[in-house]
Amino acid sequence: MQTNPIWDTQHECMPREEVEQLQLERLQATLNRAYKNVTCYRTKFNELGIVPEDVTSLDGLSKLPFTTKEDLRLNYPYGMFAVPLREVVRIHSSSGTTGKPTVVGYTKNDLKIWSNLVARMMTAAGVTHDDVVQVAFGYGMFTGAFGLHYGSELIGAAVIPMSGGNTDKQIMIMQDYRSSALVCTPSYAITLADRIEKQGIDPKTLALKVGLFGGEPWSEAMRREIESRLQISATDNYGLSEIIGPGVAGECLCKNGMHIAEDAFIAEIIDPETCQVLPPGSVGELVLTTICKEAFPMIRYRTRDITSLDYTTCECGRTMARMRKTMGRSDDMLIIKGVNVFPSQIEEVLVAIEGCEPHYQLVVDRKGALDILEVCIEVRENIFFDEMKKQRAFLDMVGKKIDSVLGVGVSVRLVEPNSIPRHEGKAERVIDRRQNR
Ligand code: DLL
Repeated sequence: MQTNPIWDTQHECMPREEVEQLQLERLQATLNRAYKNVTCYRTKFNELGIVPEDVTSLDGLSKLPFTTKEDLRLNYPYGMFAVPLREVVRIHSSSGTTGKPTVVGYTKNDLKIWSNLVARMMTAAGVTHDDVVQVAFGYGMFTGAFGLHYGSELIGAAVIPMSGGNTDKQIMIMQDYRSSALVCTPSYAITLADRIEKQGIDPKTLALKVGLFGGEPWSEAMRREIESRLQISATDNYGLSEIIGPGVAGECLCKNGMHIAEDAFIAEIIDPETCQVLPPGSVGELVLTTICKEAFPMIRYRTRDITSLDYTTCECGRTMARMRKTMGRSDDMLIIKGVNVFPSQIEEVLVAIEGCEPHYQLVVDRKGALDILEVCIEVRENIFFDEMKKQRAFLDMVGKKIDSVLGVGVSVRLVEPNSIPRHEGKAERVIDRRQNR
């Protein structure tokens, strides 16, 4: 019996020249459709005196204007759709909490492609039709749950559409239904691990073997922690609703970068300041263009996510470029006393320190003209010592470690176990109070 049904070697292992040829053909078709059907694209192209036929090579993509979240807001709700609403069969939106959400649509064919991309990514992460997949992402407008749900079904796995939250019930279902694959945000995986421990359950008695985590940034240290506490193999997957949702990129079992589905998306890395395309291997902002989507084509969408791309063939045989774990976002990169700080850098330090929980929050404030960064960390029950002297030494050690990585002084505060709010979805890592000053 076939155990890996969605291992699309024809596309996933395609020689690079063929990938690029396929991308160019699909790009040209997308540009024509977008220019013809979406006023926003037509206006922007016309302003620059460009027509789709001008793009005769992949390099030509750099002549085209970017699309930003602001464009989507201005065209709320359906202005960026390239098909009439009667051809749209599903609507989702971004997880943004402020202002109007960005609305995205899918045709029947878009959903088919989406399920296929997610199934491919899940197969690469080790999921097979023998698995029982517990989806603990919130079902709703967020693309995470539905994306992984339909991907699992396509593989032939049994899906448990648990949705987010209700942690005790999640654990009961996990035990009783023998869930073998867990799908959620990495921060929720830690919450589950905490509760499993608290209930005195030995993770080895669970049937869990793999975890597919995404939707928010997480560090290598956090991966190690999840893997050892839940006794699973944890892989990272990346996506964004504007592009398709999950399924844009995902790790294979080599866990050495997330393979981008380059037969469906073109990835570029730009300097977020100058907007110039950077050479392969550079660190910068990821820009994505969809080349298969009908309802909601995105041309040069600025993701704001900072990463780099590796075009070498992976040990697994896949030729699809790999993106590194994101190092933060170009827009939530904190600038503290002039130094660029990514929350992920602090997380790496914290998770490596014995006694620190990966539950933390960064509070940025301003005293006079001076930025202050306070790192609030939860400590394990047994470390939350009452002895002032020991506590001061611990704080001092953590502060010094962070300082040596960031090159900027921070103040560290220990907070009681479980005092930082838990989220069923994405964790809220940064509170920036400077805007209100
Ligand atoms: O988070 C789609 C998704 C769901 C991906 C489930 C993977 C799994 P949005 O809500 O539109 O879509 O948020 C997209 O989340 O621009 C990144 O900043 C961040 N993000 C998503 N996945 C990762 C990841 C979904 N694996 C925004 N690592 C993106 C780091 C991630 N950041």
